[in-house]
Amino acid sequence: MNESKPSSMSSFWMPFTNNRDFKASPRLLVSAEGMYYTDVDGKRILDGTAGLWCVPCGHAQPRITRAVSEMVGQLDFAPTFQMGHPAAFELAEQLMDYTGHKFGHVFYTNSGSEAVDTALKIALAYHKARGEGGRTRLIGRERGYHGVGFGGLSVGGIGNNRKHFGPLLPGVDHLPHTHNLLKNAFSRGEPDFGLELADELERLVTLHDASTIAAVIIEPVSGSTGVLVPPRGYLQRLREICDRHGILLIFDEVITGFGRLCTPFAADYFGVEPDMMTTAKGLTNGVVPMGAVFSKRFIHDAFMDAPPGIELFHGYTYSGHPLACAAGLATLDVFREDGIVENATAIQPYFEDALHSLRGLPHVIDLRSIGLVAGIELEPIPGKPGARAFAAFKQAFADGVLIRVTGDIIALSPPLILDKTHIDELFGKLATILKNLD
Ligand code: PXG
Ligand code: PLP
Repeated sequence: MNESKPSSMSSFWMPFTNNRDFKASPRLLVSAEGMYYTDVDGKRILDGTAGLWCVPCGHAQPRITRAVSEMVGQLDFAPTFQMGHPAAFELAEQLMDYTGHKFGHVFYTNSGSEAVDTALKIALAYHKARGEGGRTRLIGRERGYHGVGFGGLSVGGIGNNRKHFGPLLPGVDHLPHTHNLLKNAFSRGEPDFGLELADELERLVTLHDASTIAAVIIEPVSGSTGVLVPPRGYLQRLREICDRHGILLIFDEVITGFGRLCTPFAADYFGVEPDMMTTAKGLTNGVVPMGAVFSKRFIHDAFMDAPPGIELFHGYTYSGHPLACAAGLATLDVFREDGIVENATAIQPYFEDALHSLRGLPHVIDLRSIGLVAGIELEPIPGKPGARAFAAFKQAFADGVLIRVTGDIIALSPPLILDKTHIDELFGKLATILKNLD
């Protein structure tokens, strides 16, 4: 392992990063194990974010890293276009088991962004296969994040992510977001106010006509725009409206899948069954990139009724990559054998209480929580949006805890293997940081 600093940092154009600021004062991670990273100076950093929400089983999980090492020596790459390898099929079967067979089929991608674009394309092609090719409209939501492909950007609802990139996909509309601090601040779980915002979908159906609408895509809980938990009953109501009008409902579970809400998927938490789910991140514990679209049988079957030939003209070179499949299979084993969701469920009340104990600290205007996700919203510094939370992020890193910030919201999403000592360390350090923040 090379633990020395890189000779230069100029060539790597870093994603979603203030490159100039970072390169002036870098934060370099060189190893990781369990709940902790180690940085280039040898400092241990408690991982309060599971990397980028993607390491539910903790870092360097030995059974996962071993499975990947073994696979790389056995089958480094195998195509999945008109060919296959056993692990891709085995993982698909096990993933269907993991959903309790509510879904019948899985399409592999390499990321959440690709999973989203795949699901949107499947939705369009599904309607066309059934003779409803006029259903081309896609509905997303304000403050939704669906990755950075042109499809996901178009249904996404983050101004900064969209505004530099031209007109995006035509025929897209957006539901309003449900974030309302006046009515819902300091809630635990689903907030009480805002169910009627789901009826905005009925308004869009009236405006555009159901015969033009292919799908609604929604994050059950918005993650990257700051932990926005749906109002009680909201997702059920969206489901009802979609059913009434023959519109497919896609849950983007890239963050909420694989135990984040202390259930296998958010669909289980909310008791709402979408027609497709997009997943990534925790699917392989972040060890090898992989995404997947879970599809109900009826969607897949509509393609299989077509005349013989390729049924879906879509796929990625690395769809079902052997290393990703090995990581996915081992991750599912760890979920089962180590009771990852059970641990998350047991520790959740302690995590939630620790979060809400920050109430009353300077600048804190909201604390919200669901499963093992927490949002801490800070009062912005006038004229400098995001500056206060970013200062907290930098201070936290200096103090040995990794947090995520978006705007003036701190998001916490630790690995699901954490125990009380990690929670005490995380919130203890955060409390000190908040007390001393300008
Ligand atoms: N959908 C959702 C709901 C996501 O959260 C994506 C799609 C895209 O996945 P990929 O694998 O293409 O990045 C995501 C990704 C953050 C953060 O800071 C969140 C994500 C990625 C990076 C940072 O909250 N979510
Ligand atoms: N660009 C070119 C020229 C290609 O040949 C391919 C795949 O064959 C791609 C892009 C897409 O790459 P991927 O399948 O890894 O998404």
